[in-house]
Amino acid sequence: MTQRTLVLLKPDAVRRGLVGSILSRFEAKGLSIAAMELRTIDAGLADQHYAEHVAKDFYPPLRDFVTSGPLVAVVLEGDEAVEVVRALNGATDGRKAAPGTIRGDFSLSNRENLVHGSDSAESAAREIGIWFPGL
Ligand code: RTP
Ligand code: MG
Repeated sequence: MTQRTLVLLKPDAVRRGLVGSILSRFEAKGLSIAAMELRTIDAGLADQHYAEHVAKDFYPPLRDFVTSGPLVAVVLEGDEAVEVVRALNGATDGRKAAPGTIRGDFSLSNRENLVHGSDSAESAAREIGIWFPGL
């Protein structure tokens, strides 16, 4: 079933010059870009996006990280896009993510792990509404 999912290329991806390499993987897989924008977000938008995590211990440094510089927000579209993107991203912790995944190949951190992918179709709809209202 064709789905849309919200992907973030987080500030570490922009700082490290990995935007093209990461986007290439999604495109090579066959996913298409439905929307894309470079932007720097404030704490309010971070809190909305990470609503499920705002009360957790790891959230304050995560908020500082995602607001630390420009990121690239992307809506990707394709068959089973939510699950496919999560598989390409790899496990949350870059140190444990499998080689061949984006995090497994390029990240050595549990926080600065380069990418976000919506974790369900419901999350994708909520997140796309936050980042690209009206899409
Ligand atoms: P994401 O939402 O970014 O696609 O990643 P995920 O589902 O694999 O991970 P999630 O549990 O939703 O965590 C969101 C982001 O918070 C940071 N994080 N830090 N213990 C920690 O220090 C910790 N745990 C998670 C990561 O940036 C993670 O992607
Ligand atoms: Mg998540």
